[in-house]
Amino acid sequence: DPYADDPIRHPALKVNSQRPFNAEPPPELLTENYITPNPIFFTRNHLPVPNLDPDTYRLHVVGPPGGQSLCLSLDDLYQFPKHEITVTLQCAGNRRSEMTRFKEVRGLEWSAGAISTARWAGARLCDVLAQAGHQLSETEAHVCFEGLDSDPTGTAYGASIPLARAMDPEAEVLLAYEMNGQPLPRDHGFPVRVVVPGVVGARHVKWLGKVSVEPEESYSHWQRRDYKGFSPCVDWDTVDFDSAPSIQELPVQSAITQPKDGETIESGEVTVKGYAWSGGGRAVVRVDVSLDGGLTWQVAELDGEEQRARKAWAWRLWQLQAPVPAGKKELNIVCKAVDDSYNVQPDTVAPIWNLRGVLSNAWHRVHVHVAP
Ligand code: MTE
Ligand code: MO
Repeated sequence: DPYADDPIRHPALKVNSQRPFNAEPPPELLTENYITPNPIFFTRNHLPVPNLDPDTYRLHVVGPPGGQSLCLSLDDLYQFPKHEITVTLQCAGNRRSEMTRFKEVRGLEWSAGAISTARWAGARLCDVLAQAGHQLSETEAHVCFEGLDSDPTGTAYGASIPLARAMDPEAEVLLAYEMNGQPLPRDHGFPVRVVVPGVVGARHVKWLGKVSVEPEESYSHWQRRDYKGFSPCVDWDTVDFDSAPSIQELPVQSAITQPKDGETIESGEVTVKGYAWSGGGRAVVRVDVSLDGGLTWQVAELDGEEQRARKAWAWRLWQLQAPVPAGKKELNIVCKAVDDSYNVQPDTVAPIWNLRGVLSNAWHRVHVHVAP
């Protein structure tokens, strides 16, 4: 069993698949803290978790022609300036189960918990690439990452990002060796993973073994044959994966974590809580909440750290306290966020449904009963 050596996990996690391990925190724990505690940070593994020895670990960085390839130990990585940032990581499949309910899709049944936030620390990728002699002159190039996890045929997990993002110090792409002040937990990439702020989780390659600059995107299955969006009219017989760009920056997202769907709430006052985030460093400027399915709206209060302009890498938590409208036996609670490009979430799943169930960011809806 290639999974026999996987780590022990926190019992509160809702498991979507045991082998490979995929799990999300329950909603009430997800937004209890602005920073997600490591043991309940969502986990998305495609393969068995490698068990790497920090003393013999090496990161291979391929240099350009005429440059210098690097073979870095953990101690070597610690010599680069240490950079620490708060970043929210979201899987492209977050909230897929809502798409499935509309029409069947292929993929893990994530609820709204395939998203979490941590303080990440490590070396900046741009510093490491510069040391190997890379420059931004290779304008159309991509930085390819390979994990040290692999399938029985020896194929490793891989993904890539544009070189322009990797070389931009303002983009703050990290080779992270710390998560919330601790060495990375095994499930989250021990000893080193990539953190690409504002970009889909799939590019944050864990158990990083190799970095190279290539003229083309990674040839990995997960870069080319997965993690792409399509029209609702495309099905598995007609899909042409080469016709769509790989997902990089994610669209604006928000979800309700309290109350829970199907719950019975007290009459009087209701507290609605949730999270909101957008890709590409776009800040959340507003979260609107409706108690009547979207007919009337109220503006939620934003909590958590203030976001930096163009570098809003981490989510906002939000809440709304409101009187329960008199005489109501049930409420249809809805939330939607607005980012600083005034991007909004679509009201329903129908126009964004896609066969792989990615990019699921319709208004989030929770139906509750009101105690008599
Ligand atoms: N890196 C490797 N090596 N193997 C993987 O399976 N999964 C990716 C990414 N990096 C993956 C990986 C996907 S799809 C996501 S959403 C994130 O890791 C999840 O990171 P987490 O498990 O730390 O939450
Ligand atoms: Mo993912």
